[in-house]
Amino acid sequence: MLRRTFLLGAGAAALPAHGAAPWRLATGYRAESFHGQNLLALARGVEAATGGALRIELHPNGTLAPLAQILPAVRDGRAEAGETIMTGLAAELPIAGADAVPFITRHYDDARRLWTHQRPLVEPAFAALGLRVLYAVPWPPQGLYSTRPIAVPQDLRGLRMRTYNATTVRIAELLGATPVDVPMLEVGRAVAEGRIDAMITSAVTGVENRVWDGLKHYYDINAWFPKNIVFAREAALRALPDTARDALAVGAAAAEARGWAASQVAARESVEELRRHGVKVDLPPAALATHLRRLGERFALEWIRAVGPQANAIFIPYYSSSTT
Ligand code: PCA
Repeated sequence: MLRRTFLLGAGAAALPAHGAAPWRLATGYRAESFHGQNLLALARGVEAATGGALRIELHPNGTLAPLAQILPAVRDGRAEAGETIMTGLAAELPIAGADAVPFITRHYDDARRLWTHQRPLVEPAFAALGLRVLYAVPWPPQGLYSTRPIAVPQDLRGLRMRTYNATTVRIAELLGATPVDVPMLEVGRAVAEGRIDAMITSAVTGVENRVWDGLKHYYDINAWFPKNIVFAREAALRALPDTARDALAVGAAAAEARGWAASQVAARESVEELRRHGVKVDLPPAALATHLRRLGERFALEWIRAVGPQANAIFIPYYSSSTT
């Protein structure tokens, strides 16, 4: 690390902005995950492209601010940039909650179209807070984990279901489960200690938290594709030399493309990894699937009511652009 800094320093000695304080990029997730690796690649790319004029330092695991505080931390200047999960912003920015409306995105192509129509609404909402959207990348589709088989919807009643924000709390309530808030970094421990009976999250999150000793069943319900969004403070961007700002924009576009591809690879590989560790991977039984869809519709109506006309601005073009 020292050596790399030294080499970059020597090569970039003539650049005026070299030596500026590095940007702090705060995330609530792990550096080792595919999202974190993508952020590190962005940081390395931008540092190289600017000859060190813009260095980005990753603060993972909620060390700079816990997940729910990342947006305020960047807005208030405690970090120059941040990564958070969009569904976690639904209370302040309802349009960001489109990410967790269940069963409207069937695959990555749908998720990509959703982002195409959501982005033009999310950007001004961020701009109103003095923030600029850099890119967004989805987690793999959300599946249902359980300690025991779920044959009928009633089997979910009263189960302690791990949730990760207000949106997932509402989904647990609609399922008749008892929500238990567990940040992603603590999922492994919560499972090992027997504090949860079920959860809805991606296969990759199950793998990274090694949940297989407790959660033996995974139903591929393909419920939604929540996205992490990476953003910067407008004032910090304006303080950059033009070349660094351009390099960041180019790096962000590349990170978005790379991240979507990495998510798809992680989706495939992690379901296999769950299987290898003895997790029974199934499609949901018919009665459960029908029930989940009905709850999905109810959630969608609640969401539309909360969002108002902007819901049309996203879903009319989203559904009209569907070719299937
Ligand atoms: N993993 C994160 C968010 C969505 C996902 O797949 C979590 O479980 O907290």
